[in-house]
Amino acid sequence: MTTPRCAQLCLAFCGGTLSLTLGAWAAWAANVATVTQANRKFQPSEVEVPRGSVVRFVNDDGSLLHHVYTTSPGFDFDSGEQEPGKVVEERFTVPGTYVVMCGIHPKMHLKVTVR
Ligand SMILES: [Cu+2]
Repeated sequence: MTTPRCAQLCLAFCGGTLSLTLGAWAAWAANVATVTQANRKFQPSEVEVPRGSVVRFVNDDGSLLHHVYTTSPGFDFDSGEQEPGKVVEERFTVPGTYVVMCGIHPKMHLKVTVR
């Protein structure tokens, strides 16, 4: 028995869509900046990235919770509570300069410049 034509079409379409999606994802994923949270600090304390980049926040701070967020008119995000060892990723899509803070440790500041 041969595969019905509609199934062949579906396979071709879905396969094409999948590879397009993966291609776009790979292009986006190319720009990733990693910031570690340790000793109640962001390390490094400043990053500069091209628009569309992902900033990865790695909680490497023993048993401490963190909670990264930023607010500005053009762009904001809020990670919610970030457990020890957890990684939070946020894509910065709008050019500008942002101060990312921790909702639990008010002295934690990270400057993110998006070109
Ligand atoms: Cu914190």
